[in-house]
Amino acid sequence: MHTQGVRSLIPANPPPLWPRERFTSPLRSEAAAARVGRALGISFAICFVTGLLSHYQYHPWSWLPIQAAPVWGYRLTQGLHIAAGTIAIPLLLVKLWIVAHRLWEWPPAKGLLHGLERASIAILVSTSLLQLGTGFVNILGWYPWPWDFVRVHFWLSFVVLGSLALHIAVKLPAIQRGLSRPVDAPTTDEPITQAPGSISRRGLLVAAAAGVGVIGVTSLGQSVSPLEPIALLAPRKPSTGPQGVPINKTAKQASITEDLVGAGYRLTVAGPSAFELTMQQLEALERHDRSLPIACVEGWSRGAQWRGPRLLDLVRQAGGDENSRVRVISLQPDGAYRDSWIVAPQLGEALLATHINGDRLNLDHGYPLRLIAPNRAGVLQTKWITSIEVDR
Ligand SMILES: Nc1nc2c(c(=O)[nH]1)N[C@H]1C(S)=C(S)[C@@H](COP(=O)(O)O)O[C@H]1N2
Ligand SMILES: [Mo]
Repeated sequence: MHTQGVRSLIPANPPPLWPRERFTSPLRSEAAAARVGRALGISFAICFVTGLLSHYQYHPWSWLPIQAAPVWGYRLTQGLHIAAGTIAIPLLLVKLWIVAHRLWEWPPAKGLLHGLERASIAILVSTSLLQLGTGFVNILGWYPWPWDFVRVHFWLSFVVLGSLALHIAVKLPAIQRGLSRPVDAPTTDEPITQAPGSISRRGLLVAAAAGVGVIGVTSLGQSVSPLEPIALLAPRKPSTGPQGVPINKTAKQASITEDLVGAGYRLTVAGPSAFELTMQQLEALERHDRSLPIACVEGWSRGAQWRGPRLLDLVRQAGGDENSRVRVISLQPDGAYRDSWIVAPQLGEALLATHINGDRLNLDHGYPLRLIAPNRAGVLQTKWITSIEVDR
């Protein structure tokens, strides 16, 4: 009685906009869906793992601090994160096109289990589109939504992963069938034959792979220097910027004026034996050289030569040691990245850079003093440092 009442609410025929007969292409096969799905699954897995690693840069556990080696660790993992996320966009669009006829199946649920399965697909599709779409516009520096990107991106990734795991589990037989079957083999359960002169299934996969390859190659240049000349899609060119390195936030955007770094500038070091340095005293400190990359969470990265006093030398002078918890604070009045924490082993390897690639730091790169440490997210390489707190 009751079920009948519900059934009568759902029209027996498909909605007129998407009749099943519109999806006649033989390209919409299990074999193609499984292959594109596999590539998509791999790129999602890379995004998830590298995303967790990136998140860990912001919130490390005290008993498992971020390592200082390899120095290019974050450069690699975050470069991979952005590259995998970028190529997942065309892959997802191709996948959705291949299975579109199933998405509009009518009635939407044939029973409880089927209904749950379809609900999980609805969640997977909508959260994947949201995750990839907002991630992509975020690296373009355009983010028109009021919610906090990092938190939403983080929590959404678990929803995507969970619904993906469910989807793979439910579809395992179809995936195995699809992968074991040659792409172009005719199938009985997909009885549509290829129209003369149209693209083959293999052709579709080759075209999709070529498209993904072109997108990959033209965006990877933002972290892989040899590819930079063809990095047409990269939001930033690694060597375009003052002193050969891009600028993430300019001094002006951070409200840093020449006045703030003029004669009145002081570096204060708070700790058991606190002290203060004028610009002149800073100049007299022993300087060290290191070759380290800046690797932005947005995917671009660039190696550079840095010179400046060792952070640990100042920490020791203030009564701390290599096991201190140290906070560096910027002249920047507000903003999420105006300060950062640094602990061992990165602390022992960090410089307070005064020079980049042989020149005095440009104001936009953090003059007079900026943090630079190995295997560290760009957002934590604090610029315009004015005070250091040593927490013993
Ligand atoms: N004080 C301060 N330091 C900062 C930032 C900031 O917004 N404020 N941005 C960070 C980010 S996101 C990156 S990627 C690096 C980039 O350094 P660069 O602009 O010198 O290339 O600086 C970091 N240091
Ligand atoms: Mo960044």
